[in-house]
Amino acid sequence: MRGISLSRFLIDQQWQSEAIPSDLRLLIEVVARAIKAISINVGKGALAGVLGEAGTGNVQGEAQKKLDVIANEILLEANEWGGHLAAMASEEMEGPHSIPHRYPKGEYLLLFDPLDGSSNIDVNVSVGTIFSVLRCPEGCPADEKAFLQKGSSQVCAGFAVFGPSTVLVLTLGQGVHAFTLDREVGSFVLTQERIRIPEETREFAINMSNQRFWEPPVRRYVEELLAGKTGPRGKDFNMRWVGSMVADVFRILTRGGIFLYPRDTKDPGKPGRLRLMYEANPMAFIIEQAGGAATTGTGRILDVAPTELHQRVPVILGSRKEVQLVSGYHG
Ligand code: AFP
Repeated sequence: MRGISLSRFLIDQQWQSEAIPSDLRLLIEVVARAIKAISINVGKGALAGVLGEAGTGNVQGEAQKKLDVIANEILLEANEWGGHLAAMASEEMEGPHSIPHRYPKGEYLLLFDPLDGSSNIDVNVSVGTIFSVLRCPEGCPADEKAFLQKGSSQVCAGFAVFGPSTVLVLTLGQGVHAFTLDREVGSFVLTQERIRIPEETREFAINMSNQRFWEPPVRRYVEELLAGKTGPRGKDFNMRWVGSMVADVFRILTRGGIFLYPRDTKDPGKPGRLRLMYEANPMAFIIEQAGGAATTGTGRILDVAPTELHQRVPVILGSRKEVQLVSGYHG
């Protein structure tokens, strides 16, 4: 289906299924507007002097890129005044960002990774924005505790990939849809409706340089893939690793595959690299809504009870049968 703008799509959904309350619809529109602004900044690259390090670090001790900081500010400013949010949380900020007193407050909580894959910015490879929307528990202050809800409580999740084109992927719990930014008109247009991930695949994504740190189930799984036609899987597999989860997940939504950032022994203090609240949960929600599966290896990502805003988890997601196989190896 072509020519349907994001705004019209959301209004249609609101009338058809009442799945979207009007304040959630407006919230998504504001997030999409912020994503457009981020896309414009990313697209300017060296011309606008936005590449390179910001000279600061985030709460997790990672060096921030200038565009990490710019994208974070764009999302905060765009979403502060709409009246839909109780608070926001971001990879780039230690604690929740309260809505300033001068603005009305709403019932939703917004979490985001403003620029996923930011180490790819300077080499002109796809990056993106990931977001998740939760409901603020009634009668509770919008503090860190309010955010610590299981991924299965998400009311909406999405991500944008700033690649050759800018694509916004969205779920409200009734399937997954993708919208491509029409740069001339300035609006997102529906380009893929009810995306379904093929159950089987011949493609996997993992950072092979971590191989010596993996646990036995992942070692076994990848060894079997690498053995190809003559191994137990009886077919050859291809490998892709962009280093921007948004691009790897978009590929899996488009043509299937499996993505693994498993638990490893590289840093015993970290049970994985990816962050639960604003990377793993929104991606797991999207992948499940597209018919795929998402696990930590030992359990469904969406069932992980969070204990910290910036908690990390192992992530294995994609084509259902492959994910089930790796989970099976974990026992
Ligand atoms: P950055 O946003 O810090 O570049 O991290 C990106 C990311 O969280 C995710 O998008 C990638 O899949 C993963 O890290 C790549 O990690 P490696 O550099 O260890 O392969």
